Amino acid sequence: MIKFFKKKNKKQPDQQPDQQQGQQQDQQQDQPVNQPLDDQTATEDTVKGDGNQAPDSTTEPAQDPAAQAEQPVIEVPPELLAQGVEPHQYQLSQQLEKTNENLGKKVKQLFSIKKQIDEDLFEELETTLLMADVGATATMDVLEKVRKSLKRRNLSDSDAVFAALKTELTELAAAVEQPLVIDDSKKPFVILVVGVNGVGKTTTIAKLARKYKSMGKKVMLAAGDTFRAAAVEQLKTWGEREDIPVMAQATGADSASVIFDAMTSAKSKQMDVLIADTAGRLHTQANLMQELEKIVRVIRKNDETAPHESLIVIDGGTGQNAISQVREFNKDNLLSGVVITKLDGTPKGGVLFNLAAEFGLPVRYIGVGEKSTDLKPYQAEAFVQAIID
Ligand SMILES: Nc1nc2c(ncn2[C@@H]2O[C@H](COP(=O)(O)OP(=O)(O)OP(=O)(O)O)[C@@H](O)[C@H]2O)c(=O)[nH]1
Ligand SMILES: [Mg+2]
Repeated sequence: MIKFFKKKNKKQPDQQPDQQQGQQQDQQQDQPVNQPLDDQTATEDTVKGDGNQAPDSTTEPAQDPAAQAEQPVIEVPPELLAQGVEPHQYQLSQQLEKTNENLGKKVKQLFSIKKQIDEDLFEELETTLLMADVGATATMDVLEKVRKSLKRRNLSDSDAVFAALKTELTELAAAVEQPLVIDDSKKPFVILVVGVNGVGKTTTIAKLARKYKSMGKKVMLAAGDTFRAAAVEQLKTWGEREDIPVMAQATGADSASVIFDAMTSAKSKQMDVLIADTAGRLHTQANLMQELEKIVRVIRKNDETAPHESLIVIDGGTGQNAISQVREFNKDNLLSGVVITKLDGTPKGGVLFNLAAEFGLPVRYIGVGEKSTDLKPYQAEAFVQAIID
């Protein structure tokens, strides 16, 4: 095995915040910390530091410093290295292994058993795609295009079918590859994060904050989930861990005013990015859905161009439910992007195609683990390769 060692961030947690409390206290005894900012508004700026220290500023290049600074140890088998397998791609393939087993490997098995290209084969392909949650619309579209492509080129061998399938899946996946670009003229650039309960909103916020900070941006967080007890503490713990300021009030406070106050504070402190957490909610919870509408209205009172990005977080293992979640949250055309999380733990990563075919909303990032480094900018080609090759 050949090991690729990349610099690990000193503060990188390997566990969840609630598991980190003890360790964190130990660290706080060891490390000098800045005092909390002395903000006399009702909002409490709870976190040490101003989130403005340059991260690992010594050697990292500017391009995608976040990605480069935070790679864990990757072991690439020498035979794969010799074949030119790229370490990042290898790592992604490992992280998406479960979907690969459920999709890529099954498709390959199919071709190894059935050399003859007939209707049966297409039916089996259809079942395989549906089982990986690619969804009916995307499955039909993709297979129809595969048929046409084969017919046009007068091909019928299994290699050609596999190649055509990969091409069509990549095309669909590429249609939603639009990276999130932070508009520096917006100060702060406000990112509102929404979704149903437990999908990974708060964890994704920590991951995003870390990423933008490591790109040299001044980042602040707003603890807009005032509904669930412990939600504020969870975000604060992440903030402390990543040395990023968190604006918070107590549980039960008005979420919209927490975010409004955070925007005002972020503006006065010249923050580049403000990321707002919100409570998990179902469309059936009318009060919480109304609260979300109010949050957006109040944000716009502070800056009529905000939120500059409204991200819905979708648990990759959600299945068909992902469609109704996006539909409900996008009723007022709120959403501008999607983050699909927990792709490391599900064989159903095909949901990305399902969402792409139904909505065409940009997929900004994918979550591939619980650590704050486990967030990847979504790249269609790498994604498809990881789940099908
Ligand atoms: N394996 C894995 N776990 C994840 C990922 N993202 C989040 N999680 C885990 O999912 C669980 C819920 O994450 P949270 O960030 O608290 O989810 P949330 O959407 O903020 O939850 P609520 O605030 O209760 O609605 C935690 O145990 C996270 O560690 C991921 O990409 N992969
Ligand atoms: Mg949360």
